[in-house]
Amino acid sequence: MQTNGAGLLVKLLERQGITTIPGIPGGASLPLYDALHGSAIHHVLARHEQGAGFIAQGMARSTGTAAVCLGTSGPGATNLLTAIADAKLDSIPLVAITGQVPRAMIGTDAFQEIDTYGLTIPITKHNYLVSSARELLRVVPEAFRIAMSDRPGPVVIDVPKDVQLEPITLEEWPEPGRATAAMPCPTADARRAAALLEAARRPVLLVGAGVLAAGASDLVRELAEAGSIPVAATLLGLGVMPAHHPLFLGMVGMHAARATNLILEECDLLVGLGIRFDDRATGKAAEFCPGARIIHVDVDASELGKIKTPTLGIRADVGEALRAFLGDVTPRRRPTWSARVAALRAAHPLAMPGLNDTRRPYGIVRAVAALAGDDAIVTSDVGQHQMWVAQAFPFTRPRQWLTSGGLGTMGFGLPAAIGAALACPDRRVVCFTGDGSLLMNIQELATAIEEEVRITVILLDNAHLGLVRQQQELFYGGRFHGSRFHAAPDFAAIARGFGMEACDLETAGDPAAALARAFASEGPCLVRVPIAPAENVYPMVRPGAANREMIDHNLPHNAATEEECDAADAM
Ligand SMILES: Cc1ncc(C[n+]2csc(CCOP(=O)(O)OP(=O)(O)O)c2C)c(N)n1
Ligand SMILES: [Mg+2]
Repeated sequence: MQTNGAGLLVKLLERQGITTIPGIPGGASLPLYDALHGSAIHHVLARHEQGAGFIAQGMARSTGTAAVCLGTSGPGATNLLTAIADAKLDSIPLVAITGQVPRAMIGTDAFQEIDTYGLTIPITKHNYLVSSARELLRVVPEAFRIAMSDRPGPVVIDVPKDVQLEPITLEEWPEPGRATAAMPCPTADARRAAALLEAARRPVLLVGAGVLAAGASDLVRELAEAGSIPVAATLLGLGVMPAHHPLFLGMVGMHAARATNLILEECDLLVGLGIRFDDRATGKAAEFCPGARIIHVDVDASELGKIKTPTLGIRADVGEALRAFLGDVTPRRRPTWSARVAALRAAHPLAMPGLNDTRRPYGIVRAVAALAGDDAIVTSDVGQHQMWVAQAFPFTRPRQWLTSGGLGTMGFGLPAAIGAALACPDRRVVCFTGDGSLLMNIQELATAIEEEVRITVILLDNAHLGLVRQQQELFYGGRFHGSRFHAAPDFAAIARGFGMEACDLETAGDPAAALARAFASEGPCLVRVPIAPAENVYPMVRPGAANREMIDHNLPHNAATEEECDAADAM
């Protein structure tokens, strides 16, 4: 076969099973677009490369397989950086392909030249600057293998324009890149884990994104049920256990129910599965699960002992480890611990004021959950609204909840929803966003219209950067600065301006009926929900404090110390 580098790249992507690629073209990627012209791959024209990156992430997060995004050199590549970094922190298999100036011009400050390779070293799992068309035969399958194997992550392939144009004759195709086999669990480790579980009187499982990556949700449930072990989740682990399961405790950490954090405080064995002991989950790490032995299972050896020294660190695929544990543990009841857990949950449940009011945070989340149904995929942006959804949405399935956890990127929600809808056209997709976050990638409303995706955007509009306002109220003596929006955009009118259906629950005579109408809409639809600026997310652990020191609705808050203000600054 006779082709050029660009034609070869597109063929290799087709052979990887790629059917949809979001991106924006430019001079340095035009040969690639020329090759796409003759391909069955559907190109989604994003309106900002960050949008393209998050559309691809929505595809990858909802399906578990690698997705691709495209950007040109220079600003195209720099606009992709946030989405790539976000994929790195949340271990998402993303393959970002960028155009680069011709090799002969690299290093000359050519038009739209930027060192994409150098810029992406710290935010990728691996990256390439391709130096010949033939090299693509190795690089592309390898990039997909790396992106999807073990702990998934982003890979960048930077392709100079002359490499895209270089003629090449092909005799045979390489095998597409696939994830390597799941890393097994050493038998001795499994036996020791089973013995620790056997000896534990108050065990808890803590599940994170690694369980989703391993496709091991059912095994978590099996182990929990076999050993009568309660299960808590990190923000990204929501959906591993169905919200209504009697053993499920909900999210742990900064905005957990008080009971959940107290149960972890009292446990004598913590089994961390695919988690990385993030500070938003652990609070002050030294005081997290103070009396517990720890079994930590992760496929990435660098996570073991990074934050907490485990009693037993196991480098293995979480699914393999759980299967091995299940072979070694004897099913048993733990009546004393179960009773204690039940008592703590009864004494310290999550307070959800306004549950029946669609214009209050928990009320709108639950009303949307009822309309969206169990099958829906839910994305969010970053802020108070994200935490209200994490606390109150009854997630029932893995990969149902797509949120930017590690990087906490405002602007994630809308493009991620578009990506999820493109990858899962039969599923309803809901995006919870905030008035600050939506504005960060609002241009993607045009992409949603163009692609006719059925997404419902629920905008919680509190006229503030709410989570910042909340920290200023609680920890900075109410000295609000830079957290209030004085201009009040008419978001429903803006959405309509993009060609979208929209409604505003502030002016709707019957908000519940208006919401139901929005969900009956066939195309993308935006619902603006007015939220009182004073609504805060509770409970809350001060940044840097131990999880047991939660601030509740009714408790007076002490003025913050300087040290606490510094810690909060890290937000
Ligand atoms: C890109 C980016 N910039 C800044 C922040 C810091 N930050 C975290 S939450 C937040 C406020 C978000 O406001 P909004 O989207 O309106 O959500 P709300 O908290 O009001 O629900 C900010 C500014 C961030 N997470 N991401
Ligand atoms: Mg807001």
